[in-house]
Amino acid sequence: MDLPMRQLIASNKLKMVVGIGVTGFSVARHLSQLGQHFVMLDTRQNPPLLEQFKAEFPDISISLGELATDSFKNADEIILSPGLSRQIPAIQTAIELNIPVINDIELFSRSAKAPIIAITGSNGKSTVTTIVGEMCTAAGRSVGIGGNLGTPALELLDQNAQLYVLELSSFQLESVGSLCAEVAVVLNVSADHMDRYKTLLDYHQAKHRIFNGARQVIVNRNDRLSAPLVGDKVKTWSFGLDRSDFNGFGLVSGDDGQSWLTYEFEKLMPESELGIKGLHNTSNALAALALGSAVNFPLRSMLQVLRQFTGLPHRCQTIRVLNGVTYINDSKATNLGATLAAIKGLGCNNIILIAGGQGKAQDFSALSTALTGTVKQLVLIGEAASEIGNAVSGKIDTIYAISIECAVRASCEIAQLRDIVLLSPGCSSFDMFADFEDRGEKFICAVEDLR
Ligand code: UMA
Ligand code: ADP
Repeated sequence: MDLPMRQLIASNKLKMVVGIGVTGFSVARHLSQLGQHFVMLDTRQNPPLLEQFKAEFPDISISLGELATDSFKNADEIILSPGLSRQIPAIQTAIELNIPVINDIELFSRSAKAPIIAITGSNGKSTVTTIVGEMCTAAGRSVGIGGNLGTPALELLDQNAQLYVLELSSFQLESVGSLCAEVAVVLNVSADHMDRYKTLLDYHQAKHRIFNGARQVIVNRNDRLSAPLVGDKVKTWSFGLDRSDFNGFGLVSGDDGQSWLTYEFEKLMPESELGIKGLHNTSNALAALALGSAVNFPLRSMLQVLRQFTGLPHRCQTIRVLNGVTYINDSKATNLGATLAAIKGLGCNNIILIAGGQGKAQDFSALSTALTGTVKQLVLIGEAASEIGNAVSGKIDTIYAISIECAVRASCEIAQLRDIVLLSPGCSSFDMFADFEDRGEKFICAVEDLR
């Protein structure tokens, strides 16, 4: 068969895929399906999925170990996994040589035919993504839901999908050129991943790439850092825990003494009917309503989803009430913003907080003020334990535990009637656990073992 010259050249282009993780797999499958030529690299000598990769792609050449600065000199395009920063020297050299450095999300947006609902933020992404996914199903549309949560984006591609709902991390957004989402939101911005970004501004800029080419945007009225700079042609919706205005979702106190979710000037539903609890989750519910409205989901079915959805595991999940003490698993709180939201959401002054793990270069200096009046006892675990302990020294009663099991038993001994034992670590889990789910499961087991 004769191929036009342009196509012949395109087929000879060398794509270099970096990272043999979940994302690397999805990229390899996608490129194979398109019949494109690629090679794989990984900075580790023995990445965990290596044997699995070789079994699925026996003909693909693989290069392992530290990247030399000229590793990419023959590449026409680099597809970088989210776990690796663009700041690593080999990638910086490639960028200087004008070699495009993209990622799976950019490939996804090039292939996706259905509109994309794109969700990022420091906290609440998985909750909002899941709610919007359920709203989509309730509205009778076939939907692909994933990204940073669950299934990698490229594996969602489906000719029959009418919509995609993507949770996107700042790591994934770093290498996205133009996502062209139908609607995009940065739910909130608070310091996270400060071991990867030099400043909060760098992190913020990565998140805001979600708005590139978006047709509609959603702004959190209570968080100025969520607002993008977009032109007049881009329709803007808003949400917040205050009175709503045009195109806005909000919260008001009714004459009946109840708090109501609102759209513009209309009351929609009492806040007490929400299946998810805590003010931060009310904010998440309002964000989901704004996203759903932007793609014309019927209001009635969206409200029904909000009544039924009771939250994801490991996010402020009540595990047990034992001897009048409530045990709550919030293992997914992997940064301080999430922990403080969980504490505020509980709205009480008798919390025994189990925290700590990998600190990700967060600044813990303001923690003692934030915990005063709410946390009666701090139980610290993990690598950042002494750093956190020093930050609250003399202000909050603190003990240290060598394992989650010890932390739970110590909390149980200290706890009195009506106290709350909250695991909300404010740190990542990789120093002691496989991931946040493993940490949460081990907490649950320890709580269930209490007598
Ligand atoms: N790695 C290397 N060398 C390499 C490639 C990776 O050392 O050459 C390391 C990374 O530093 C990281 C690990 O391997 O420690 C995994 O990195 P990866 O990019 O291969 O990750 P994947 O397995 O593809 O998973 C990624 C997301 N992980 C990260 O961004 C670190 C997953 O989010 C996501 O579910 C998946 O893609 C599918 O989209 C996880 C996560 O922790 C849940 N995300 C962070 C968060 O939520 O805070 C951003
Ligand atoms: P993400 O996917 O962004 O990590 P999740 O929905 O999984 O978000 O929630 C993670 C943690 O963040 C929860 O355990 C909760 O403590 C906290 N959280 C959830 N929503 C918010 C919000 N809107 N603002 C602040 N913290 C939140």
